[in-house]
Amino acid sequence: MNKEFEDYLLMRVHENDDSRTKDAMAYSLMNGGKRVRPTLLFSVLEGYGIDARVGYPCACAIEMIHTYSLIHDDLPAMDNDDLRRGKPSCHKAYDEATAILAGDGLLTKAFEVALDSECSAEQKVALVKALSWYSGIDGMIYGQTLDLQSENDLNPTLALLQEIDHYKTSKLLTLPLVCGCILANKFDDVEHFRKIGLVLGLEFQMQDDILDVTGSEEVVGKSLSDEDNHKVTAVYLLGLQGARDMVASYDETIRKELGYVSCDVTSLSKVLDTLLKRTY
Ligand code: GRG
Repeated sequence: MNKEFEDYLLMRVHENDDSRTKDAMAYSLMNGGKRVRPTLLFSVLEGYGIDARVGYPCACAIEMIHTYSLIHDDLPAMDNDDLRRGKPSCHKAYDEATAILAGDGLLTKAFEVALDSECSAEQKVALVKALSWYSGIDGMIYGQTLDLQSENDLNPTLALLQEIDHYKTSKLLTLPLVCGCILANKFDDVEHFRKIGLVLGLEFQMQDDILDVTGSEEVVGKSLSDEDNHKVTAVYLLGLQGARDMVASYDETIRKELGYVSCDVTSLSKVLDTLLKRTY
């Protein structure tokens, strides 16, 4: 990710008075994330011939929301993870109460930062609505809710696993694509990017499940379930070839939908190629 954007993130998270909570916010925000969502937003803007800087406030807001979700996901009440990106998770580096506040701080700060986007009032309203919709109770939070509810389900259906991915992963990957359209004032393209983002999340997650299995030396005879969490995955239900076929069909849907948008998709296609490592 470009250094200028990293500096922008650091500047926005540290503005105004210092506090322990703010240190914890900065710790997690600057802790080595891949910046997938900002990269998606910048590549959509590039397709419309718009400088990435126009997208900094919005990309920063999305990365803040993504970071809050990871901090809260790691808490003992949720996944109880001691590590995030190979380093102590926020509540381990600080403490639980500070990690809760850091997540809250990032989520609320995100809306303030997004409103600094240089665009019309109508565009700002659309941006705030999208940020809330895709990350909120009808978006990512609903996905986390479904995931928690299904924890004791030993035989989840493929439909349930896909529904969880649809909300938990796809919604926040769709958000930067939609925000790119809003910033470019190309509201007619939103529906196409919405479809692309939703399928992208499913494909991203399926690829992850496939790589969890094939990344291992011992593919033959290895259980296809996620052994750490004893979770049944889509790859377990579909089989490796079935999962690869599904990835190929997701890929085809994305390529087709890219053909309908009004911008140049060269840069976005490259980002998608990198993101969706081919496994078929
Ligand atoms: C606590 C409201 C709430 C939501 C938590 C984000 C999340 C929902 C759970 C984390 C576990 C998980 C596998 C989520 C799916 C989304 C996903 C692929 C997150 C990881 O995104 P990357 O790879 O992360 O972009 P980095 O570390 O690169 O920023």
